Amino acid sequence: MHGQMWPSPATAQASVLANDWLLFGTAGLAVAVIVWGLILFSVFRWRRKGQTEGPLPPQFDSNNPLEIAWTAIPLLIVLALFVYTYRAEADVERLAPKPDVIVDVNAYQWNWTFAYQGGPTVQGSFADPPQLVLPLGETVRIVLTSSDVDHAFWVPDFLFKRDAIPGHPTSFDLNPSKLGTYLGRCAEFCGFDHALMDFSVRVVSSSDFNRWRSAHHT
Ligand SMILES: [Cu+2]
Repeated sequence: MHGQMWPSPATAQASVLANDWLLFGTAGLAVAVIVWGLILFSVFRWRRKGQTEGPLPPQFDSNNPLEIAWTAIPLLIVLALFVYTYRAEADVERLAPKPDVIVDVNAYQWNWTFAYQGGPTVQGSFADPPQLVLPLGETVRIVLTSSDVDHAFWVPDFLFKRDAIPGHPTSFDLNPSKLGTYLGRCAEFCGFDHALMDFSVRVVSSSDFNRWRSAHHT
């Protein structure tokens, strides 16, 4: 994220959410432009022009076609956004039948363990925050849990945050789509050193990943 307003998705799942965000932004902006436009039009079209008593505009107390329109149009917009978001969330939460890499992520007061199934295990410290190394374009399954209190796994560039709850492991898939190093942190206040519970994610090519994996295999 690095402070910019526009999301820069680094996984396939994040792109789905960024598109959803874009759709909401566009719909909101379109509605705003129409509403502001009509307000400004009315303000200028019917502003007082010198005379103290002008003719009254047409008076009426109901207009069925208009009322139906301003009920139906917002309803349709909200319904469309709901359906689109529902499908986007289903995409993000979908688990692949056969992930390429499985990492058991354990959050604890106050750090992270990244245990790759088949090795290696990455253990962090405050001085040396742990790094989650992921292969570009492959399906990575994260199995997330906590061994003490509630924490939350958050990588802003993945547009994704998931609670780590003791005794209730949850799984999600990541398909990294952009090489780079991304900041991650605990996003659930979990005690004294919560603010120091950072990690990083480094997305590398498949061959670099395999090299890293065999170099760190113990
Ligand atoms: Cu925490």
